[in-house]
Amino acid sequence: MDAVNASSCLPPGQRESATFPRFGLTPFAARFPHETAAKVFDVEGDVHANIRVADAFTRLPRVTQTGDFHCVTTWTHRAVEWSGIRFADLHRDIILPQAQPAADSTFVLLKAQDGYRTSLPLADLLNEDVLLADQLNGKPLGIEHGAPLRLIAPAHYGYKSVKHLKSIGYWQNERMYRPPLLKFMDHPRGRVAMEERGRWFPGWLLRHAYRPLIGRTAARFQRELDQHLRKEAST
Ligand SMILES: Nc1nc2c(c(=O)[nH]1)N[C@H]1C(S)=C(S)[C@@H](COP(=O)(O)O)O[C@H]1N2
Ligand SMILES: [Mo]
Repeated sequence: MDAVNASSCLPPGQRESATFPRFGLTPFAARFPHETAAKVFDVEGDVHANIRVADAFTRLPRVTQTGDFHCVTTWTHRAVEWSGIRFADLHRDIILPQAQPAADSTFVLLKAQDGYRTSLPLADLLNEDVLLADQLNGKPLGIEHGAPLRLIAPAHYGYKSVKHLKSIGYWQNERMYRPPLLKFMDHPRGRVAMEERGRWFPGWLLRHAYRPLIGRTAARFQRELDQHLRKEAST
C-alpha cells in the first residue's frame, strides 16, 4: 500500500480534524445521488466518440493508498485509506482508445450527480496518486463520502475531489465550464503544497476567510444527511 502524502507536518494553513465530515459548498448540502451502486460514468467533450464506461473497475488494477485529505477551508483529516483505480490507467487503457480525445483537450471537467462540478488540467489528473475511488477505509464508499465513486486527488484541495462522479469531459478550452459558486473560490489547479486555495486572493487571506465557516458547514451537511437517510428509511 502506498502512502502518498502522509508526512508528519501539515501543509501551510491546515489544521488537523479528528473527524472526517461530509462537507462541501452549502448549495449541495441537500443534494444526493440517485445512483449509489452502479459504477458508471460518461466520457464526453472534444472527443472522437462520447462513451459510457461501466467496466472500469473490473478491467483495471485495484490500488489502495493512504493519505491526508485537505479541505480548502483549512481542515485536514489524516491517514485516509482509499481504494480504486488510477485515473492514469483509465485514461490510457479505456479513454484514449475508446473516446479518443483530441490531443489538445487537456481541460478536464468533472461533473457529479448532485450538480457539483470542478475542473483540473489533464496533467494533474495523470499523477499516479489520483484515483477514482470506490472504497474508503476498506468499505464501499458511503453516500456521505461520494458513493458510488469519487475522484481522489490527494495533492489538491478537497474541492477537486468530486464525489458521486457522473462524467469526465475532455475539452480544448474552458467554454463549457461554469464554477459551482464564485469564481474566486475556484483555482484552476488548487495544489495544497502551493496553497492555491482560490484565484485573485492569496491563500493566507482565504484561510482566515474560510476557517470560521467550517463548523456551520459541517453541521449543515450532517443535518441534511440525517434527514435524507431518515426519508430513505421511511419509504
Ligand atoms: N459532488 C460533490 N463533490 C464534492 C463536493 C460536493 O459538494 N459535491 N464538495 C467538495 C469539497 S469542498 C470537499 S472538502 C470534499 C469533501 O469530501 P467529503 O464530504 O468526503 O469530506 O468534497 C468535494 N467534492
Ligand atoms: Mo472543501
